[in-house]
Amino acid sequence: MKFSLLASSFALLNVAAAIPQQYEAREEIVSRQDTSAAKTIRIMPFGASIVEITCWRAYLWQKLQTANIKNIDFVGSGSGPSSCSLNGATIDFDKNHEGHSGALATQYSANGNLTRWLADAAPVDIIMMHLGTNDVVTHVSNDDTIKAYDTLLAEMRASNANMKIIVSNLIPISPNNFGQEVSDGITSLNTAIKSWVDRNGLLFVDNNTGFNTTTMTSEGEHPNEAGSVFMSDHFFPVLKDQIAAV
Ligand SMILES: *[C@@H]1O[C@H](CO)[C@@H](O)[C@H](O)[C@H]1NC(C)=O
Ligand SMILES: *[C@@H]1O[C@H](CO)[C@@H](O)[C@H](O)[C@H]1NC(C)=O
Ligand SMILES: CC(=O)N[C@H]1CO[C@H](CO)[C@@H](O)[C@@H]1O
Repeated sequence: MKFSLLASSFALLNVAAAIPQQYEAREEIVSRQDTSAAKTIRIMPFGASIVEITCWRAYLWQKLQTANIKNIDFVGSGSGPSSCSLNGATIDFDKNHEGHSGALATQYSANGNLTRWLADAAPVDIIMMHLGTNDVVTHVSNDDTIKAYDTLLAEMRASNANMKIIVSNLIPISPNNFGQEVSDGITSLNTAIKSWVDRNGLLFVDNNTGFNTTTMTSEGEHPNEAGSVFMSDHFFPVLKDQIAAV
């Protein structure tokens, strides 16, 4: 929690500083896409700090560009991180997202945030969600988190009945930094998330198996460069197929 809160204030400062520049960058990316015949697919990354302050979206954007998939627009009220690099090279990417550091799935479901964000970004064709780590850290029960998932799913369907919904299980959290109970709580919620995804016929990304918190996070929770590469590698094949399917 301590790390999340620190990271959160840091990220907010960054976002405020980056806004004017980013709007300009986004205009440029969008106008480039408009010259292609393909429909622009609007994709919302949704979650908390693991979505907001790390670089997997940047690497994912780059992988799509490299695969010549350029009819895409990442959408959301957030914009950041201000800079992402890979092997020392700065990456140009669409920084919009709906990740909010410290947020819980159960807060979003109680407050209607997603309904407002989806309306502001409409039409959203695809949503990519990684959400619930903070629910586990603050000891929300799996049942309550899954009820929140139900509410969020209903909000997605109400916004666009054909929305492609990609749900990631949660990357692990280090027991050394957060305690064994929280670490086990992530594993336990992941089992519930997988059943929920299957029950609702949604698209699943496994970002947990093979993710090593020692080598892939900066402080036991947030993906570093290696962890962000891992997440982008896992989102990529599923997202690529869904972009083609919209
Ligand atoms: C979600 O909505 C509530 C109620 O309007 C608001 O207080 C809260 O700041 C919002 N959360 C985020 C992360 O914007
Ligand atoms: C994670 O990486 C560390 C350092 O390379 C290694 O010692 C550890 O065994 C790995 N953990 C798992 C679960 O693979
Ligand atoms: C720790 C954990 O939750 N791992 C799960 C990751 O997702 C796969 C399904 O793709 C499960 O089999 C693992 O149990």
